[in-house]
Amino acid sequence: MSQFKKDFSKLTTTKDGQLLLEKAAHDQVETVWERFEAQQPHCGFCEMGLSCRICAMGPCRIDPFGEGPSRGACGADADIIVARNLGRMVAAGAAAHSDHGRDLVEVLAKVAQGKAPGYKIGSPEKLRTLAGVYGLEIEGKSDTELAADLAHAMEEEYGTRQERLTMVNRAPDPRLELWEKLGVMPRGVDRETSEMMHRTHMGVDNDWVRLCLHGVRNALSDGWGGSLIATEVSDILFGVPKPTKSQVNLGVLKEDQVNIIVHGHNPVVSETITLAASDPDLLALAEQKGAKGINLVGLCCTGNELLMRHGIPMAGNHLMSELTLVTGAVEMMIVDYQCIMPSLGSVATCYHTKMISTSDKAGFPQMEHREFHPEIALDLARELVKEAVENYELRNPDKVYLPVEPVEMYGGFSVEAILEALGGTPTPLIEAIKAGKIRGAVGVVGCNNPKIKHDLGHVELTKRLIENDILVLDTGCAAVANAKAGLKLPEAAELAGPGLKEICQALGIPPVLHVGSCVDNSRILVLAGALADALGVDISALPLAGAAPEWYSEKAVSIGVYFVASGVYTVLGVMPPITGSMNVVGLLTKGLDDVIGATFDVEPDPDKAALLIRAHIEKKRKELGLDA
Ligand code: XCC
Ligand code: SF4
Repeated sequence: MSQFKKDFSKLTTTKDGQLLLEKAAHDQVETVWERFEAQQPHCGFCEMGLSCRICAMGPCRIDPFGEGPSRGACGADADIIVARNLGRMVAAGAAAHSDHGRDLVEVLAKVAQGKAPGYKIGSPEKLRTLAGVYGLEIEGKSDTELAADLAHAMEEEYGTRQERLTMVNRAPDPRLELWEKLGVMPRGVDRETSEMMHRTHMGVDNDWVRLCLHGVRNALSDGWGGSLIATEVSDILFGVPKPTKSQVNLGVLKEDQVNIIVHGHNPVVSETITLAASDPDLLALAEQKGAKGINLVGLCCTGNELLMRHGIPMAGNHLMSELTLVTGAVEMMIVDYQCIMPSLGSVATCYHTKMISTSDKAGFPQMEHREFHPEIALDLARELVKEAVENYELRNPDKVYLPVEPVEMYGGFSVEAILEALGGTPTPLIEAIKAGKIRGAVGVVGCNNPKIKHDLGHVELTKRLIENDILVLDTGCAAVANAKAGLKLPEAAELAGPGLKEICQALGIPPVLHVGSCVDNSRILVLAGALADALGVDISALPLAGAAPEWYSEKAVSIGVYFVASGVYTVLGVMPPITGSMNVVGLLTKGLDDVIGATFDVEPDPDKAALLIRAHIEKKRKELGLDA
């Protein structure tokens, strides 16, 4: 038995994680931690970003010690290779978020054509707001006519015809001027990703600075483009999130109910499953099978989407996904795309769980593929829920293990909801920041990564920040980690410094606000833009920061880059594969400050990361003359 199997408290801070890892060992289920250990030691060239397999003259690698080759076969040096690899990570991340956005725009277009039963315009108000952003003729138009026009305008955002994305106009003017001046204004969502793939082909852009700048443009096409479209269209279709009570951790699975988990990112599938799970006929069938109900829960970001809008409980974050199946209590897991480990199907074979993949672009081993299209989504959702209910009989009670009680939490803090909590304008927040009761705000975002003890990075950093009167907005797996730690309850204000505590108690909000899924990092951008506009400054002047303490995915790279490119200093807990080029490292951690008004830092220790962030926030306060 390998070393790590003896002490699971070294792998995860969570009780449910530790107990289920024990059961996984007992059931002989292999987990991500075990496979991660088997990968050690990692390849040093790859870790430093110094290996290149872009063309068939390679693969090539550069010797960081200067004894072996300093150039690939084509002549590319360390700077070029590192910048190209990083650029391709941004491209993949931006593509993932933006393609998710496109899928929502397609549903919006189909709703307008009456071809998507089971979907509707959930927020006509938001539809009209967005139509305004796009300068569409609103007067006298029905919701469906407007939806058609908006979908068309958004489709244009993906293409080649525009000189700049329309959505980008929501950024403060000084930012727009800066992007224009630097030549990083995003033009088309797909265009920037496509151009990145072109530039990084052998023999195209071999200027590492220009490659990095295009990385900025590509990431901006995600943050202020594809991701923002994903968020806004989700709000239009499914409603704008409002503060909602919910529950989190594996305790949300119910021993006496049919448990269905939705996993992935796109609410297009999970929203219809939510409808089907409350179908009276299916509930009656569940009762007939001896279950007390149908319990739908989420995982990762599609879970965050449902939690934000409907208070659907959350089973866990990225590193918990295999362990949810090890409970033996899951009748069906329905996945769409992104962050779905290819191991899940094989884990499920140890239990009775049915595994269903639903996206034409995401297939998985040992899963049944049942493709969702807007035209048939509701019928298919009903069929799947019915099959899950029927599967309840096959559950083996001896294999069921649900050892923890769920933790209560609040989610649903869209920008609209935050402003509403503040009485309609950002002024009270600005006053609290000016008065120093709130020193600043930080977006704690991103994934889990077995390189960092599960949830430790998120939770410790967040605690250090709120203790020091820094408001935390979180998304994605970070948000789930903080929720499990009990930080998303109004009572958690007790853990905050005196100023933040006072504000939270006055407003009845937690000190850590759940802003949504990873595409909803765009909500943080929009809020930062609104604060900057209200103060008449650029985003880079604000006492704000971002952190991705446990990031793993290419999407997180794109997020980090668009945060920094928007003027938000960002601390990563995991080193990206760039240390092979001190030039690229220098640009990202120092040089960008002069160019874009923000930089990256890398600091795995959450206590030290908190110190870096606090120093940054205090510096920005001083520059704004707030504590004079
Ligand atoms: Fe995936 Fe979004 Fe990362 Fe979590 S935070 S591991 S990207 S589920 Ni998006
Ligand atoms: Fe090697 Fe250059 Fe080809 Fe990369 S692009 S694999 S460095 S020859």
